[in-house]
Amino acid sequence: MRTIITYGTFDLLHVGHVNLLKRAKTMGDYLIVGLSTDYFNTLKHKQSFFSYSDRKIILESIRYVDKVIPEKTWKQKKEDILQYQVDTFVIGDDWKGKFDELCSFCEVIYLPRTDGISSTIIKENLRDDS
Ligand code: C2G
Repeated sequence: MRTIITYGTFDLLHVGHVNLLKRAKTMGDYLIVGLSTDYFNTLKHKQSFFSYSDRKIILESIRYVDKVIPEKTWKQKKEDILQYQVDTFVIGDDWKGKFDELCSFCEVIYLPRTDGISSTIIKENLRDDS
């Protein structure tokens, strides 16, 4: 069984997130998502609209996602990869190069982001319309 892992905030779930999750799942059999906690979001200078628990419920309803774990620190990735015997780490290419050294025994793949959509764009458009 090939295990894939990815990480993110996945706030205001949109087609860019779903495209990434769908493509990540095609690379293996089991997809784990490390979901940024509300506290970790502050370390990423992000404020998500939905709480961690709501974002977790939403992600767990996605057919491509098999398990959601909390992402609490930058450092946990190596431990997660060992603990879950991950074969492939996948993330959007806005992170290109950042995780090349993540692990010598797993594949690191950067996928092209979906253009024209982001949680920030959604929030800005809603603000402009209000
Ligand atoms: N994404 C995408 N296309 C978009 C928007 C997002 O492919 N239009 C991808 C991102 O590249 C990322 C995933 O969807 O792989 C989740 O996006 P975010 O929630 O913005 O994740 P981010 O804040 O980049 O967190 O430790 C890693 C971080 O937690 C990643």
